[in-house]
Amino acid sequence: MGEQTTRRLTMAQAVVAFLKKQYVERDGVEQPFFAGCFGIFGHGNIAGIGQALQQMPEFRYYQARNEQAMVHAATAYAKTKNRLQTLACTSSVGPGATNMVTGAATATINRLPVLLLPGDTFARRNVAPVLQQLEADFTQDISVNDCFKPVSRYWDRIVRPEQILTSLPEAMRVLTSPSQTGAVTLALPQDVQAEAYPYPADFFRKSVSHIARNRPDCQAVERAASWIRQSKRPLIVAGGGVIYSDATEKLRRFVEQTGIPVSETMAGKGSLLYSHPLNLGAIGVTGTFAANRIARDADLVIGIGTRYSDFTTASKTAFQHPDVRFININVAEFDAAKQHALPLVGDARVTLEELSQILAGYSVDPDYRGAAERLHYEWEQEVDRLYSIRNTPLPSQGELIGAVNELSGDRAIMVCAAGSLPGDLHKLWRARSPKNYHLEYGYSCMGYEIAGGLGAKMAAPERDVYVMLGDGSYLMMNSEIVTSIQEGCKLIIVLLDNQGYKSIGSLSRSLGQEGFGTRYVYPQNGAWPTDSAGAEAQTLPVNLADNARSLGARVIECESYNDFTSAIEVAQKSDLTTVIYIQNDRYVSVPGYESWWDVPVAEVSEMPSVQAARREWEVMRAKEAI
Ligand SMILES: Cc1ncc(C[n+]2csc(CCOP(=O)(O)OP(=O)(O)O)c2C)c(N)n1
Ligand SMILES: [Mg+2]
Repeated sequence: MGEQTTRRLTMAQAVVAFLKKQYVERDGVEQPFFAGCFGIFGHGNIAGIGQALQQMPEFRYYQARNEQAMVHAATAYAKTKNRLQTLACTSSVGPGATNMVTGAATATINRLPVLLLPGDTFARRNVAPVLQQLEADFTQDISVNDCFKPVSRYWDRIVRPEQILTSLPEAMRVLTSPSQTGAVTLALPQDVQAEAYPYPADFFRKSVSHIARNRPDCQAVERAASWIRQSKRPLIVAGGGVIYSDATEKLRRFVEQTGIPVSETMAGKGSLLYSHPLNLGAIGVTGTFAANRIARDADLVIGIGTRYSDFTTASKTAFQHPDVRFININVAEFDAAKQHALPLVGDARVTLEELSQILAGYSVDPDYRGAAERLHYEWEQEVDRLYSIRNTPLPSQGELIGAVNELSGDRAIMVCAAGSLPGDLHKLWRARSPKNYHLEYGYSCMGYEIAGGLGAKMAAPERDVYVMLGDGSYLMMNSEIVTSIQEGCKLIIVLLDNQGYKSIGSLSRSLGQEGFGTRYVYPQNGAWPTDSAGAEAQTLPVNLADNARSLGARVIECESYNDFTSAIEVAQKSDLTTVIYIQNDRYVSVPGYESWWDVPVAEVSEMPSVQAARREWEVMRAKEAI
């Protein structure tokens, strides 16, 4: 080996210099993998990664208000970019680092890539305990960053500067792997970040990760095709993988060729245009009667890019045909094997292509196709009905969703994550393009919404981004309104105030618990007023509209449906992040449609309502598949 040229850089400088040169390529399109780095500085990263980012301004630094929020923003960015681009996130040691743990879990559970660079306490140890250091009396080889291990797909602590030579390539392998991706955490001790090392110059050359479209085993594809031919009532469950793989067009052709109807998961909504006659809409707990009825009697379920959460399977009660079989197309062997399926481990797009070829000439029975199409049209009428309710004095959530849907453009991105909105949106939102519906429902993390909206807007500045959230989520984390203004990333934030948790309130009532702990009210005589206290409970003197105004947003307060629609029009024309504030009814709900969610009810209770709920639960529990 000849003599290698080297570059003497600090470890932190080397990390940034390396990240800057990482590219990905899929289908002949090449792009940088990192759009920059979010960061909040403290003593644990200011002189390391902070100094490096200052020295290399071409790797763009973004300030954030909260470390959890910046990870959410990076995650939403990656989701919007179909996982082909993301951001790094740097934090200090201690609380800055652990604030990112929730973000890491959100990214990993949703299978979205983010690179986390928390600072860590000194590798050289002599001045320990440093500020914010966790001490243990049984080892010195521990820090709060060990909390990232279960929520990261790859985790490492860099205690010598040369370790990044092997760690960063591993980080890239995992981040860019469609089957492995999630949060990657490299804990960077504060002292090592600032330490210099003669790195081989080659390490900083442009590097392109080619994203493979792996094909499944040929025999498995043949077997799958024969199962499809034998099936009388097949159903597709389209998950997020359809969208990430950019397989939506292939799916449409496959569906038109075969006549197999499609249901969509939370992450998969948008896989097929809502108006397609074979689109039955949302499946599962938050599903439509169209999808849930077809699912109940399906003899073959073809899962594409889905992880089969309990919301999708209605807690394992969705598929009731005694001989139902599953075929799963998934990049991850782990997901492909779920439901005891015939696994087609491969990319959704190429696998659909192969199946289409083998199934040439095949189509489902016209009666079955006709029945599915009729259900589609009946469901569309139900959406029209819920869109046109004009509830008074406070509007219903369904009509507000309808207004946002009808007034926003086909290419807009609607972002949501938690509360009663996700379920209502899953049923009612009419997805008109694959990126139209951006739900973080793997972790359903309150606080994702505004931060996620920021990330989506950064990824797609040409699109309008609508963030829909409740007062609970807003109070949990509204900080990135400030970042959206700082970065000129205009958001339209629709804030639905129902003074507490409509979602968990209704869940609580269904369990016989009267909404305990879910209203934003003062305690009465030391006890928590439930829903039975009605209007007697005293509400809190909180003004969320003023709160949003104080952060620099334009705020439009609405009282009626008509105010709301004009506010959307005003917000669309504005360049500034706009919060549309409206109160809505805690009790008027979009119903459930022939589905169930397993939330175990107390086996012993002094409350007759809880005892009754328990009896109902036992009946449904018995219907669950293993
Ligand atoms: C961080 C976090 N904490 C708790 C929960 C459990 N949870 C789910 S929905 C919800 C209430 C959401 O309230 P709000 O945003 O006002 O929406 P609403 O239910 O009123 O529609 C809670 C507490 C969660 N999903 N995320
Ligand atoms: Mg609420």
